[in-house]
Amino acid sequence: MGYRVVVAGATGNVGREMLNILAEREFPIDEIAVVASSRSTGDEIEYGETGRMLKVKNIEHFDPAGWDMALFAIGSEATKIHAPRFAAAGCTVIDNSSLYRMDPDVPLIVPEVNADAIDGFRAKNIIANPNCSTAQMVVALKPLHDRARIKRVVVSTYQSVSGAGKAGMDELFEQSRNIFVGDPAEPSKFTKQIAFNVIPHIDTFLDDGFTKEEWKMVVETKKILDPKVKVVATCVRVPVFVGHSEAINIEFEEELSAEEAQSILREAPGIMLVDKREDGGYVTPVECVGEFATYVSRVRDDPTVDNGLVLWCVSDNLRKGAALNAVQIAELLGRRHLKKAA
Ligand code: 11C
Repeated sequence: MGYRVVVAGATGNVGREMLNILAEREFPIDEIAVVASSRSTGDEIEYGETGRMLKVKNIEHFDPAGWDMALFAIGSEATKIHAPRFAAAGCTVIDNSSLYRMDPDVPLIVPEVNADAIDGFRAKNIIANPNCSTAQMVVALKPLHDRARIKRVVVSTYQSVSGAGKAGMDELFEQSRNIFVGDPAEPSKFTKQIAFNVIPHIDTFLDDGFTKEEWKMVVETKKILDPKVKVVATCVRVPVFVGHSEAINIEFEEELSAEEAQSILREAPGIMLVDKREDGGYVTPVECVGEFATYVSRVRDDPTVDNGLVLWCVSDNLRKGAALNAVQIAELLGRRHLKKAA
């Protein structure tokens, strides 16, 4: 016996991946509904690669009573309207937007890191999924923190355009083509040309000069991993379609050699260590597309601080950074609280 599951925002980048991953992982489903805004109502979308077509329903008119859980990928504005409605009807919301992440009554979950925190979901019947750049980083940090206590993290990100949705991917494609044929490459979704360029700006600017994306990495890491860990981030958009990369400098309380860190990461849940210290012996974004793992490469000692390490971390931002983590939360919720499919 399985669950009755709703995917909200099923026609977007993340919603489509949610359907793919539910199907790939054979999530126990009795019934599935796909809902979206009125623009997509009536469209047909495949459930993974099963050949089974699902008709998109209008979220405005969808009655969530009797449904066990809903995976939301509809953005903060629509989430504000529909998440409380679904949750009040008894359908647990697993939300990919930033709306509830810092709400003390809403657990913010990365199953490899803080699975036990999910038990607090009943306060609002909502569970939050973190930002993509945070999710992959905390998966890499957790096993190292458990061994040597992290004091401070300095992270620079190299984030793909799919983080900005389909419009971001289209803009990179069109600008690249325009540049090849000598046409103008005007920015529209991004603030500057993204093709053959990098942009040190993701999300809105805050009063202190950081961007909201950088702020999210700080506060979400504290909530998921440990409030004592200090984080400073520089988030950069790069001309990559899918896959976020991060260069992470870590300072620990205790001594931890690069060699021991490699051994720990080799065994850690959700991590694939690829670290050969030779040409090509590391992972790049194109190789992580469609994968479940968070990849770690280039682990080395930082000789400029006491107890410091540097590493390179890459993951599919639409998967571990969004849809996969949401499905893992759904699996955890089922195992710990819903029991139906046990
Ligand atoms: C990006 N990380 O790459 C963002 C996308 O808070 O869920 C996800 C934003 C969020 O643009």
